[in-house]
Amino acid sequence: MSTQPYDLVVRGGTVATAGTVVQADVGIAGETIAAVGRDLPAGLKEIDASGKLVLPGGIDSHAHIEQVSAGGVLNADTFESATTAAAFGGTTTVIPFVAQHVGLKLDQVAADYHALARKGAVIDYAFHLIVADPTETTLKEHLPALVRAGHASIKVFMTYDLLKVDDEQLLDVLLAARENKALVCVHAENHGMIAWMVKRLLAKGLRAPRFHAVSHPRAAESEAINRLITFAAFLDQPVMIFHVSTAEGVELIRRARGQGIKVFAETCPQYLFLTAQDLDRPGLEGAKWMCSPPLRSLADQEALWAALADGTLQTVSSDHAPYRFDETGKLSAGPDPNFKQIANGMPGIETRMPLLFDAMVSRGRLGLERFVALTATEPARIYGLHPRKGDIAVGADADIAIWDPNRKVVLGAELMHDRTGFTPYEGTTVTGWPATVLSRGRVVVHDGALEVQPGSGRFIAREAGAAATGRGRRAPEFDELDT
Ligand code: DUC
Ligand code: ZN
Ligand code: ZN
Repeated sequence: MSTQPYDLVVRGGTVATAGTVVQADVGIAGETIAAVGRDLPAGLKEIDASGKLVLPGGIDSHAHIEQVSAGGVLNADTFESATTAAAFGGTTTVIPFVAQHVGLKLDQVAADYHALARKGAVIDYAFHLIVADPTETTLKEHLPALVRAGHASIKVFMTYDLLKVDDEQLLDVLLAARENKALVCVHAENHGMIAWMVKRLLAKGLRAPRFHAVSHPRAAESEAINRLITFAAFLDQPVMIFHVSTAEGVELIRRARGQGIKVFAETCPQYLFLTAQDLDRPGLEGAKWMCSPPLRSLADQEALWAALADGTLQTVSSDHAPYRFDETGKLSAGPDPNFKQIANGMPGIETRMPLLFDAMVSRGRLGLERFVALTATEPARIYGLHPRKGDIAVGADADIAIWDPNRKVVLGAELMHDRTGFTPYEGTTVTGWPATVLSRGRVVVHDGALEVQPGSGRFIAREAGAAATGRGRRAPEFDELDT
């Protein structure tokens, strides 16, 4: 055992991981956790965590940062503002996107996003690769090199005119992921059903934000999830289904997992805490609650909670997609847009952990260990960040959120550190708030102040882990093709 004192000791708190809750001190040497135990010797610095919960920093595995939307609108956040907001909400690692649009070179797009993150990020980050243009060059040259360089997950859209891949392209991407060992994350909604509904709604003059929800039928989600699962099983390529919103979607995933197909899935706080009724407000106000898939019903919320309880859903990400309620964001098409002309997405990078803490820990729904699992450990495992991230264990990065479980906070735009200018949770009171947040042993946030410089976050190169490895059973036709 080293005789050097720890650089920092977080003393006297209740340490919780996905598997245990114990009274312990955490000793930190440099950037990593060196000891977890009782009565550790004094550190060069000490943080008194008595009465507090010492938890792994959150991992937000789906957040759009400094990204151009499907409709060509640049979102409101920079890496500096979004990662600052994340840190204030108890998150210490984010996975945003390298967002290719059709015609763009994926390697150049990656270089551009890396430059933005290097300049601004205050916490650590990885990247998913959005593939919108699966050309030979993208799939055979750029993608393999980028996966080798530590981008072990790809995202594709099954809808959106400018981003979607068709069935053949989706199969191409799944196969490329299989050959290069990467997980494929998917926005699964049926494009034709949405386009068909949009056309008819607008033809009838039904243009208010609430018709956004009507234009994305629930069956559009289940059809696409079913098709995606079929493709994934055909090629034996694991997939992650992003932002699941419906009970029917959950049921398809549950059944597929029961059959041993490697399907992972997430939901987001907005689908657990908000409903389609939130869109039904005077004028354009409902635009603030527009996201895709849209908000659904209380019954869907219950189905999602049940799926979080039984493991059908493994993670809860924010899907932070910040568009201001002005001409730079939601109203970029002018002052009187129809629902189709309004950017989809809402902020949530800072409220994700507090909303879930309040529901799961303070109100007791699923409990503390499950909170840690869903917000940190499971995303770390699935995306190849564990054991470095998402845990409090010797050798892990000292990414720690020290929560005051009794602090009551009223959520509101004034409190937030992102640049959206509103929160869909305005006026909601939560119990429990991260008082101090550490990233690789550095105090990032303490007592309401940011204590690090932009650009101090680091890129975390990831290899795909077990989650992205097939189970060795694929369709016989594909077997024959591949011999
Ligand atoms: N899908 C996302 O994943 N994020 C924002 C908008 C969307 O459609
Ligand atoms: Zn999506
Ligand atoms: Zn998203």
